Amino acid sequence: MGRLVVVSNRIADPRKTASGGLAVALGQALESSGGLWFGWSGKVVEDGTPGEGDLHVHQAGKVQLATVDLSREDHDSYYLGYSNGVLWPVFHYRLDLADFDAGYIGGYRRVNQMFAHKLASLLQPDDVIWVHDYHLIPLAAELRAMGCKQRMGFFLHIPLPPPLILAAVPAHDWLMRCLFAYDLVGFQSESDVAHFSRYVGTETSADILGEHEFRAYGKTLQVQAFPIGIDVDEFVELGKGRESQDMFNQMRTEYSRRRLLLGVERLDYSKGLPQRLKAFRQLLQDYPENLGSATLIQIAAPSRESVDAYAALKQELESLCGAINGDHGELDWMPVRYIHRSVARKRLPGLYRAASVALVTPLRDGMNLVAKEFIVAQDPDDPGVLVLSRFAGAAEQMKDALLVNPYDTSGTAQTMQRAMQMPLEERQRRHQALMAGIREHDVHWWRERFLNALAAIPAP
Ligand code: GDG
Repeated sequence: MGRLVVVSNRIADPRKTASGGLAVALGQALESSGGLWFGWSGKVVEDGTPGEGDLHVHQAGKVQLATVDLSREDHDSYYLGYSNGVLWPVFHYRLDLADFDAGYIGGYRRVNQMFAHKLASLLQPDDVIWVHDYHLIPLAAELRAMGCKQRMGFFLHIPLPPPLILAAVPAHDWLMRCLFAYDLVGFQSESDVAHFSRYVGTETSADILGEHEFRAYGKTLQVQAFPIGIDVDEFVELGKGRESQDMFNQMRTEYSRRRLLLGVERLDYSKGLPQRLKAFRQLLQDYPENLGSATLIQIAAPSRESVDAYAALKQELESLCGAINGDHGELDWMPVRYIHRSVARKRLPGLYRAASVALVTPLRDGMNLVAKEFIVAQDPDDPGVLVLSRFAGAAEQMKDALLVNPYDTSGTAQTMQRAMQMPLEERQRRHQALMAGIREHDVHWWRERFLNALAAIPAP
């Protein structure tokens, strides 16, 4: 197979420890094969100053990194506007939070077109191109329009909603047609594939050739679920490091008389944080034996702060945490430790390991890597318990977690209580089963399955 070219909105130097599911998974994928990683530099050039669209190329070990700067106008319409103000909320079923400003789509198309032009100048004929995520849906269509014939695959890291939700996006037919410029489209879960198939069946005149094969617009497309995993060995090693051990010891000492529940994520409305806090409050009310003991540490790493919906969520969380601590806290015990900062990746395994219960309760999530990291970080002899939303893509694979409906406050509280009281033997059994699945379906398995499926498709 030819050289691997990965395209994603943001790129990261694979030699540095990055934060964020996409960066972590892709860095590891490229490192082992070598190749080119193309994306936005993260720099915004103010309108009217030179530099917009400049291409920067440099070598990072075996990987060539190529980035482009964006103008303020393009950044605001492509990144903040269309990607994170329209596609992110709609694909997470939040039509109420979508901002269908008609001006955004022009920027989205323009940036994808500009990326295609810059990328085309770096391509070799036998390259295999793997495009990632909702920012770049039209990229292949733009490359094809310029005559690029390479194999192209697309992976969507976020969920694909059912057809009637998708159809609320004014340009949904154009977006879905753009997917047919790829040879292979991968989703996180079987339910995403089912939504795609139903969309194609009801909204297009495509021929459904098989469970995974569709023909429309003169093009055949393969579609499959490729649930993303983590690099288990890397995470285990991280857990043996000094930073992680220090974190573990510090937490165990500080909370020796308490039971720790833990949530770790970007501050995002898809992650179900207010619902989780309300369920935790319910736990304290319904099971008062937890008063003075159960402590929820909630890490909510800052994310997309210039999108309005995120600022509103931050306020809601601060007020909920204040109310819970005010109503239930004691001089020597605060029920919620809310931290609106990121934790260093090297310390994360120690934090996970110190917790008795992880609360991973998104309202919708493509996959959710925190659920997998938590399991890998546990002591197999005395493992913590994972409470997982049935609406995370990970729930399709992680049936041995305690699955909850995050909208059901008292049901979730009840499950938190069950998690805290779970006998050792059951904890060990569940952990072992979850660990086996995570190890079998790790990030290397994910990458190889996707790239093998792409390689198996005859060149266009
Ligand atoms: C998208 C999809 C899909 C979190 N807080 C901190 C921190 N993290 C790291 C975690 C994990 C990653 O970020 C989060 O990954 P998730 O999968 O949980 O969620 P998204 O960021 O929304 O990722 C998601 C994923 O893409 C991959 O396809 O699973 O569904 O939404 O690795 O550890 N890392 C550090 N400090 C933090 O405070 N260092």
